[in-house]
Amino acid sequence: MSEGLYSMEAKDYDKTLDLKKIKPYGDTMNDGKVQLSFTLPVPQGDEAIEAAKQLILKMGFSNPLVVYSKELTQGFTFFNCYGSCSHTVDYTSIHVPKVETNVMDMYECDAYIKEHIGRKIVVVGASTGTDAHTVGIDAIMNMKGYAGHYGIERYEMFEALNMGSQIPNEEFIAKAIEMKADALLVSQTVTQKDVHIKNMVNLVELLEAEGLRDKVILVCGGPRISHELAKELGYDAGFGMNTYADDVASYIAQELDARLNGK
Ligand code: B12
Repeated sequence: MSEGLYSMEAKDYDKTLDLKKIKPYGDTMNDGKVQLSFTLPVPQGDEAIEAAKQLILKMGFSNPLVVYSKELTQGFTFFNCYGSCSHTVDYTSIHVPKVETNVMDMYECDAYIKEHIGRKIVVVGASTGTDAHTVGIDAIMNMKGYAGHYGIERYEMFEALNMGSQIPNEEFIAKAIEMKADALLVSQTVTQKDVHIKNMVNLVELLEAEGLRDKVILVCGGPRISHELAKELGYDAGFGMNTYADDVASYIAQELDARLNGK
């Protein structure tokens, strides 16, 4: 098949699609069909199905249909249902702030650093504060990588230290000073009671107190981190779910190049 066909979008062949008013697609454009699943704390039966339908109507869907129901345990019934959504969203007005860099693979990135920086880039990473989750920072840094993408430790032109989890901000900064880090990678997974916000802001304050904030590229990441939030909290960049080392390494290489070489 030609690349042209793959690059086609629904708007190219369906003239009833209005990007200013998009709704869910089931099997015809604008049918609004949504699949829902939930559990109600009532026994299975006709009354339970009727309760599920009434709830779907109250959620703002029309044509409620319960296609499957099963009592999971005594007094709790699970439902699979369909409904038609009447609401629309203006897709053309959506703007999601994100890190805008040319994403390179490991080999391209190493070549870029050799040519533009001329030395290894030093990176220190950790899951900081009380956060015990390591899988996210490991995915970005570990030699073996994640989902087929090698981690930063594998790059020839990075010197990378992954400090692990539950690293106090003070210890993190001390290591950054010791290693003369160019970039700091902060991972935050737990967001209960906004603990990530407090911890991330505390790191920025400590870096400012040390006169280091402008000397490092400060990057954060985690499943509930966005670039927008990162900027708000005083970070240079933020990365969310489905980030790979390629995204982060490419950003750091190009950002450091811009800072050192005034690009
Ligand atoms: C595994 C796990 C654990 C393990 C962690 C083991 C380990 N060594 O990491 C254990 C069992 C220890 C654990 C403990 C807890 N957990 Co837990 N855990 C999970 C779980 C199941 C998976 C997380 C994971 O590994 N994801 C896979 C990685 C690859 O994805 P990721 O972290 O999103 O990382 C990617 C991106 O976010 C990004 N990224 C991440 N970090 C960074 C950093 C940088 C610099 C960059 C650029 C990018 C980046 O890149 C990564 C790759 O794409 C999640 C639920 C879930 N399914 O997500 C709950 C979850 C995260 N845990 C949760 C909780 C509440 C806890 C506990 C508080 C439970 C408790 N009451 O004790 C404790 C935490 C204790 C503490 N002090 O932190 C909640 C968090 C809720 C919240 N919003 O705060 C979750 C969502 C479960 C839930 N639904 O309740 N947990």
